[in-house]
Amino acid sequence: MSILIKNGRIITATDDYVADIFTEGETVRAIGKNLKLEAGRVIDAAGKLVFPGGIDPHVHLEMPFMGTYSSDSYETGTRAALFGGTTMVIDFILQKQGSPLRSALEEWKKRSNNNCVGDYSFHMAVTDFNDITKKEIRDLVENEGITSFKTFMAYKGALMIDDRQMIGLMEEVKKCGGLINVHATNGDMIDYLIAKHRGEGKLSPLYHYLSQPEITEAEASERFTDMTFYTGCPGYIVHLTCEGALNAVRNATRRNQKVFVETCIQYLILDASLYEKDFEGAKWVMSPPLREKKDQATLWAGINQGLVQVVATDHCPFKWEQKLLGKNDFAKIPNGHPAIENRMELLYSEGVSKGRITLNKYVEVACTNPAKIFGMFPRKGTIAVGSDADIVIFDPDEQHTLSAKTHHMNVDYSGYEGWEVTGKVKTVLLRGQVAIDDNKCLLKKGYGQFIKRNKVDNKI
Ligand code: DUC
Ligand code: ZN
Ligand code: ZN
Repeated sequence: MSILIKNGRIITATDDYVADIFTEGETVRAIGKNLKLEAGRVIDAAGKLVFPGGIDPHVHLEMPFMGTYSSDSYETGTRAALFGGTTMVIDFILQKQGSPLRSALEEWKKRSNNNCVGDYSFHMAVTDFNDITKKEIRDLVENEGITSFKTFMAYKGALMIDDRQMIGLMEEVKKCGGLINVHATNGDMIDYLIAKHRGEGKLSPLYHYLSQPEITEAEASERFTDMTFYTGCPGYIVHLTCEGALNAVRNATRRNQKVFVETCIQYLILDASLYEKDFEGAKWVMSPPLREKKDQATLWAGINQGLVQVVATDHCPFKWEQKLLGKNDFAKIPNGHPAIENRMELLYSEGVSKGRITLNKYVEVACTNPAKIFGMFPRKGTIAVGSDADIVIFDPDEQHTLSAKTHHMNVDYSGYEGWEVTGKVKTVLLRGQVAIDDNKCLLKKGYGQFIKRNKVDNKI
């Protein structure tokens, strides 16, 4: 199978030019003006943007969590991602406390193998670091291509590890050439505040927000940053939401330290006023919670300052009947919201179209940096000869409206119902196959491949 994409405006993290792209098999073979090459299919991309497939490095598919499972399967989630221009996701394996990492890996493989439409990888969440777990790290990095290890400083009693375990894990991960991801919020403070609010009979979704104030994230982000400084382990803060937390990372740059920072699309464009809608606020109950308008401004600026390198989603959808598990108690509302399909279009519309970020920055934070940080560049994350032919053809002017009625995620509401968006994904290629065209998915489950990742490059 060969494809010739003609006359598109090609955007990478560094370039912006009009040319043709020739793909053969799974790979980009040639890029140039007026390519005279025979192809099985020719796509006219004149007037369109052509950029690398999006990479969302933070999603939770079919994940056992808070007494239920996130509602997108590997099939529905990766298919919805493709509709939205994301050709690869990185999902999280959760170690069960008291069990080895290997058994969690086998469980996750069972759910995902041969079930994905788009490409995927895993981070390994270490929820119980001990002498047995320690011996498993190198095997994951060298034999499984899993080079990033997630830690939770919150979710006390279920997922959280303490600082002693954190330091031990950092030393081992550094030795093996990996990276530590962290959910950086102060689990003890949050645990206390949840109990306090429940004890006072304050049970609505608003109290989810009030149980995780900015200081809980700022404090943990600083502590994590200090621990990575001490151990020298590469660190990556997932879903950073607020000014206080970003300032902890900014301060660390004064001692020439780099900690990678990911924010998520919702923290850039939604705010905590949504929790005032009584139980409807449960749609946006996620951890950390949405913040204030001033935090949105900080995060957009952080992207342009190079302090925030990645925009992901933390896609963790729950249907309305699942959210109702917490009807009478905010602490029982499954945490998470759906966005895997919306990230690329929302970031373009709110970021590029509204003049907050450049097109190159858009590609950098949504495609290229996730590939570089997580050991997949230049196979993924750019358009170059020899790279996988993961390509999005995008109409920058088409207006449309986001809705649960038209989305492809397996969830019966949208966190963005009625949002007017400028810019639409038209055609998507995944490893040289047309995945999305004319609002249809042309790939079957099982096409999506597990991508083994390389050791981590701390200098992007
Ligand atoms: N936060 C969420 O909102 N959902 C899944 C896990 C997390 O940390
Ligand atoms: Zn988290
Ligand atoms: Zn998450």
